Amino acid sequence: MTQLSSAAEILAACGFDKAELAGGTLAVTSPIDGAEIARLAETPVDDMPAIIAQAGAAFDAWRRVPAPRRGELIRLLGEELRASKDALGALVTLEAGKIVSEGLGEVQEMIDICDFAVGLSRQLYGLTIASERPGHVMRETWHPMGPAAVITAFNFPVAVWSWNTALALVCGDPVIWKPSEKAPLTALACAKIFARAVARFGDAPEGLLQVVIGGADLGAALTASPDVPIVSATGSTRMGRIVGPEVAKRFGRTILELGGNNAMIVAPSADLDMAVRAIVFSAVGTAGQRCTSLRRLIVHNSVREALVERLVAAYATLPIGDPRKAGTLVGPLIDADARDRMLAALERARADGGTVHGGEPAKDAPEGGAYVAPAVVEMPGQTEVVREETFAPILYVMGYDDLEDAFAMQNDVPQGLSSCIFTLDLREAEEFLQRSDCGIANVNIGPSGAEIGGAFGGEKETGGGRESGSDAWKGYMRRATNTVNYSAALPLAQGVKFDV
Ligand code: UN1
Repeated sequence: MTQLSSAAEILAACGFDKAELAGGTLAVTSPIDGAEIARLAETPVDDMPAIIAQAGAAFDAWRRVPAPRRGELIRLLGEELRASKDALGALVTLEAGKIVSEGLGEVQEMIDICDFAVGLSRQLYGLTIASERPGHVMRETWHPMGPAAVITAFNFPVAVWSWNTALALVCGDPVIWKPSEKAPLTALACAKIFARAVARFGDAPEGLLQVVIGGADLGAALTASPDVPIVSATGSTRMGRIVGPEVAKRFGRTILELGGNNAMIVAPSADLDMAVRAIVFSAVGTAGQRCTSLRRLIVHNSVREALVERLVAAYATLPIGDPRKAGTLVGPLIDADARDRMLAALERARADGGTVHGGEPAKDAPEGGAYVAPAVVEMPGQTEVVREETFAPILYVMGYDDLEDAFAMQNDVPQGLSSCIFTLDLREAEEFLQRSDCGIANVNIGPSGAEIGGAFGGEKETGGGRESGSDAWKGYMRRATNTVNYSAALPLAQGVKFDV
């Protein structure tokens, strides 16, 4: 990898010039050390009507471009992302605080979804359906919908945009992207990469991708507009509770990917060596700031003590600190508020009778960042604080004796994103897959780190949306049922007679 160390080097490698990084009102700081890295101009909310109109005009042209040709733009985007992988990955590290391999992994996830979407651009299949009437055929066809608003969070600042955008664009929908105010630079860097793909493509309409920088008022303009038929939003359940009803009021479509409170059940037969590795990656990776992070461990009482002991020992050796440094596994939380919320949750867990291992501010970490030691918390039961999603590396541990109780506990939270079981018992594994109420249910791997090929999302307070692989593309298109009569008669369905 090219060695990009200073913020200035990374920003230059991402194509920023000094002028666009200064003079604005939105201060961007790095969670690594709290240093300010840019002051960006914000999009005036008064510009939103023109931005939405521009997306509408782009839609008029783009919908007419054959889908495989639209796929060519995404193929070029994938090539540009490959060329920019080191620079963009380094910027993810700088702006979101991810360790180097996770920053690069996020860009790889973008490349993967581009490849997927290119193939998809030739596979936007509908059905043919047998008609009950002679001389008639029925089919289902899929059509572009119109501009899609994509609202993303700081924790996957670029991959989640690419899941949505690669699909939306091959489906014929232009994108208006409102990134998190905590990660606007990565969004602007993606816009530059996208512009290079557009330039190579040649004849794409203006405004296929527009990035708006700023706060909730921009999001409100997008959710309120009937000219934005799709709103795909990733973030907190609190945000989803605002976006969902707003869009529903105008009968728009939402794709919501909100909170998770993901559990692992560890059965007596589990391969504990593997379980420990899976637990540590999924609970501690990205400093516990994935939607899919492991937050609850439901362990059979016969192995609970031994497992907790191994986890506490593994946590004690975790390299915490500057995410740019080789060997670091735990970088900073996004900001001091996130750390305060973590410490407050640990206090509540203690008050509920929990025993906390770790969880203290980390020593020997860079000044100015919110570095904490990940925590393992033995809980007497699944109390209120456990049922909430705290976006930090806290792993609550509960015991079980009867697998039925473990299934009930795993489902007994408001969120329904991801879940898993470690067991070597086929009956337990298959039964778990039937019983988990989550959008993602795994066996002998952790709840996080999904590949792009599957549909990603979950139920209940997670919002019900699906993004990324499988047939998630259908969320970006509208379906029409077509009946064609090629006979010389006009029979009615259901045997109805209506002769005039
Ligand atoms: C998120 O946390 O918003 O499955 C997305 C995973 C990643 C995506 C997480 N592929 O953990």
